[in-house]
Formats: sequence, C-alpha cells, structure tokens
Amino acid sequence: MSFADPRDANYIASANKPHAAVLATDYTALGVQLQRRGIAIDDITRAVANFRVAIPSWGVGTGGTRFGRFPGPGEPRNVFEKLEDCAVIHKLTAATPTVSLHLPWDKTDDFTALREHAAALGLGFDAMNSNTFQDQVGQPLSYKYGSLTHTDAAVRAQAVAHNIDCISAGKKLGSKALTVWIGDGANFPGQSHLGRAFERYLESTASIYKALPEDWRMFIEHKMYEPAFYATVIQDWGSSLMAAQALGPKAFCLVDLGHHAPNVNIEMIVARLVHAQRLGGFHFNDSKYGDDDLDAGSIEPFRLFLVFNELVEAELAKAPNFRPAHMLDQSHNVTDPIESLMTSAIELQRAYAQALIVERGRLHEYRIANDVLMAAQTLKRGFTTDVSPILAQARVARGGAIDPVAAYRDSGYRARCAHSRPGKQSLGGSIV
Ligand code: LRH
Ligand code: MN
Repeated sequence: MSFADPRDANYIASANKPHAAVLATDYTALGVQLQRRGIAIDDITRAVANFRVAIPSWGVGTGGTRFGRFPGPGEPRNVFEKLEDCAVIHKLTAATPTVSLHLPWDKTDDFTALREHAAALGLGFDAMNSNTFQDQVGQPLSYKYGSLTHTDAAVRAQAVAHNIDCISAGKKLGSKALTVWIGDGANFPGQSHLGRAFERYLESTASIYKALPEDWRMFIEHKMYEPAFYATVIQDWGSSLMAAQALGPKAFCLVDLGHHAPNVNIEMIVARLVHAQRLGGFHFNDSKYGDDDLDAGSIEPFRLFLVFNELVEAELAKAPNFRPAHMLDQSHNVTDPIESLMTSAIELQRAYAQALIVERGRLHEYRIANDVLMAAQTLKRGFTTDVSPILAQARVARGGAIDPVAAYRDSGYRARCAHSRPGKQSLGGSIV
C-alpha cells in the first residue's frame, strides 16, 4: 500500500505536473472569452483565491439519519484526528483554513494543545457551535422540552452556562464567534405559548450576549422545523432578525440553506439581511426536500449562484457591516467526507466566480430599460460560463491541487487512516 501525505507541498506539486499544460490552455482560452466581455480573468482568479470557507468538524466523520449511520473506513475518532482530515481538505483546495467546532462533540480538556495542533496543521478556528439540542450523559436537567426557552428557569440557566462555556473554549482557540442554533419548539398546537417562548429566548440569549468578548459576534441560526414539527421558536429569518436587533450590534443572522421550506427565495432573504446589516454568515449545503445537508451545489447550483450574486452585489456596493462568515454544514452519509467537503468548497468558489463575471454594467442598463429577457440572460450568462480553469488556477496560486480528488485518492490517505484508526464505530441512528 503506497502512501503519500496529501498535505505535503512536494506531493501536491508532483500531482499537478500532468495537469499543468491543459490548465494553461484552458485558462488562456477562458481569459480570451472573458476579455471580450471586458473582464480581466486574473482579477477574478485573485478574488476566488481569497475566498475562504470554514469546515464543520462534524462533517469529516460519516453522517447518518435517524434510520442509521454507515461509518466509512478510517473515521476520525477525536477532534485531533478531525483536524488532520481538515488539513488534507485545506492543503488540496487551499480554500478552507478554518474549522468550526461543535461542543461537546469536540470537547477536549486541553484547548490550548488543540490550538497548537491546529496551528501545526496550518489551521485556525471559525465560529464555535453550542449544543443544547441533545442531553449529555450526567447532564442534570434535560432539554427534552427545550433549552434556552424551556419553561423551567433552571434548564434555561443550564443552557446559558453551556453557551458561555463555548465562548471561553473559543477564546482559547482564537475563535471570534458563537453560533447558537436551538431545536426548541412544539410538536402540537397548544403545547407552548408562541409569544412567551420567544421572550424567554430573548432573555436567555441576552445573558449569553453579555458574555461575548468585544470583538466577537453571535450568529443566530433559524430553522423552519426539526426536531420540532409544529412550531420552532427561531423558525425563520424574521424571528432571527428580530432577536438580533433586540440583542445588540454583535448579534447577526446565520442562513443555513437547508433550513427553509422548498422553493423559498433564499437569495431574497440574503438581500434583506444585507440591507438590515445583520447578515452574519452561512451554513452552506444543499437539499431537495428538508434539511437534507447534502453537498453544496449538488441539487440546486443555480440557487447557490443567485445567493452569491447577492453577496457580490453587496460587496460591490460596499454594504456597511458586511462581513459574512462562510461555513459548510453538511452530513456525508454515502461519500468520503473529505472528498465531499473538498468538492463542496470548490462549488462555493464556482458560484462566487460565476457571480463575479456577470456583466453588471450591461445588466443594470437592461434593468433600467425593463428589458426583462436580456436582464435575465445577462445574469444567467455568469452561471452558464465554465469557470473551472479559474478555480484550478486559484488553487495552484495558493499551493493547492489542480485535481484535489485525484490527488487525494492517489495518496492512499483514507486506506492509511483505515489502518491507523482501528476501533469501534457506532452504527446507531444519528447525524454524527
Ligand atoms: C441544525 C444545524 C446546526 C448544527 C447542526 C449540526 O440543523 O444546521 O447548524 O448545530 O445542524
Ligand atoms: Mn446549520
């Protein structure tokens, strides 16, 4: 079994050699095409090379559903091994330098050692994620009927304390944000007082907000349903925005693409949150039905493009307070998580590049003239342009691989992990 470290720069350089000539030809050809549209390809490549997305630590293990989980070979067994896999993703894509941790899933008694381990792998930490949607062994009070909005003040206090623990862990790791997603809600009409539940949410999150360091942000993540199946306290962007505005200037709204009813116009929500100066960031993934947590751009790539179109519009307009944190939040049930996360990060870069090459001057003229068809065609031309050479060139410019999946597979990394990471793998039904 031959093995090469896919994180090694020399390995990546040698893996790129057979692809370099074709890339150069394709890049030049696309450059000529874009030049005809008045677009300098190197400007786009530079912008794409600066695009960053965080990896969810819970995404490098095989995901599952309530019906079961089918672990793949060489699963990471702890947060230190998760970071080693995250480093493979970053070295090959050159686009994912940070990891978003989830506590207590990533709990360790030495966060400083974890920070050093990450730094040695060339990684940092993005937003911390708290978890008051599961009960932990030995936890005094259950979250069965809610957490930050539970009718029992003692349960709310326990949930607030956990979030504050996440902040102190994050401070040791150099994180600058806390994402708060709670599953609190009701399964039946009458089960909870919809207004008072929201008031309890504001009261609890205000205590968490007070514990935020000056340079931190708090991301409020809305979700239409699951685990609650009738009403969810922070069910939509409206509830999230009301909460952020009530809490203060460090509170922002996080948009998880899978947390909306089918056909909801998510790019419109993005435009409104940009206007409200409360767009905190994203959990990118894709879905066809519910919160399927599938690979970004795998089901609705045009919708992903339209979201990035709003981000580029905001960027060009120098929208105030516009600093979205990009994160993936996916569950890899049937693919190698490393391959899915690499290709998903690249699909985000693709949507960004497609949005950057839209001829905005021409689009504006057609809009003003209400030339509807040409306006729609001009926007779509960005989406229908194959920007793959730009994406590959951006990776090479940052020491990444022209073909990350091939480089990863040829390295034998997964087989080696299967060898070096024996041990029990839980088959039970859960997402991680
Ligand atoms: C909830 C969610 C949230 C995470 C969890 C893993 O569905 O999107 O962001 O805490 O997934
Ligand atoms: Mn999410």
